[in-house]
Amino acid sequence: AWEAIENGTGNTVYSGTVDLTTTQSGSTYNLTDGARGNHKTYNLNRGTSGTGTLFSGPDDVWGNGSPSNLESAAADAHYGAALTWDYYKNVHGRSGIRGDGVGAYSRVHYGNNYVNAFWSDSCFCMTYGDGSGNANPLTSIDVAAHEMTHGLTSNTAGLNYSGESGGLNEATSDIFGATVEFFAKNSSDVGDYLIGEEIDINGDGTPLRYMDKPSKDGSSKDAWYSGIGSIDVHYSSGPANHFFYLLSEGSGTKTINGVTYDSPTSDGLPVTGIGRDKAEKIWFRALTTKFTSTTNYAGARTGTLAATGELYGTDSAEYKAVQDAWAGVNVGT
Ligand code: ASN
Ligand code: ZN
Ligand code: CA
Repeated sequence: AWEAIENGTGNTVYSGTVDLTTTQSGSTYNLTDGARGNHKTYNLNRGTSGTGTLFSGPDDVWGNGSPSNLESAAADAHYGAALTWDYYKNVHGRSGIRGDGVGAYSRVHYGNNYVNAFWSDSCFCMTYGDGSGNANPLTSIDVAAHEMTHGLTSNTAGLNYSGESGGLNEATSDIFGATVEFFAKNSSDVGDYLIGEEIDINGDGTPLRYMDKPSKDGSSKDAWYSGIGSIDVHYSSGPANHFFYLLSEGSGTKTINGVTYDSPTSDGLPVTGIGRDKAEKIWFRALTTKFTSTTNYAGARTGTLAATGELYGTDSAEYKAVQDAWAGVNVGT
């Protein structure tokens, strides 16, 4: 049958009504993003293996906003993947996770009451559970971008997923999870430095992680210490998430898009932020041209400073801010 790229409509769980790029094949529409490397979204229908079934149907409207309609979370996942693709293309000039223009794929409705999402290098795909009661799918933009960014990290720095490099790997996913959400700028997603604030993972409406002060989650660390490499990578990510917040927004109290942040420094000295647009360029350049599989916190400082020197010069305010932000999380002085 003939195929055409189409503009569909997604009624998502978390982002309201959004445009989706789809494919029409004969009289059937399916969730294949013909404008973004044919990224596809599949239905595992609560199973836990295989690729599942490509979402398809007689019309180009997907979901109704309720998680009980299996197309709704699919619309979120398809949208999140498209935004993440557009973010890396438009902001960083990278076409797809491998930089080769080839899309990955998403699988939604993994298992029953499964409260996680994950990237897999072996399938080059992302997988999403439906959350507790199958009522809180893990398909918000920041989570989708977090998982897809694990693919980017694997295909660039290759940061080992343990020790300090594991924390930097996790932080890279949180950092770009946040920046993609800011990039989205639709009425439902105005952007924040919180991860997973929409998926109610704690059952009380609190986010999974906080970048301004990571210890607010009860487990993540605000600052580096000798031995941080032996804790869970989702907690040793804290100092790098905190660094990124400080570098972007500066220390102290600030309200952005209605969320109030309070970011202290471990040395008690103030940090003047340089803005998210510069901070994300520094982290991306460091990730893709400086970091290696064994980069630790000291190496992340060196790598981000090298990237900043190349982008803005070593005498720049940006260079000083990177030094100050690392000092603010107890890495270097
Ligand atoms: N959602 C988790 C992550 O992306 C999954 C995991 O820990 N494997 O880090
Ligand atoms: Zn992760
Ligand atoms: Ca968020």
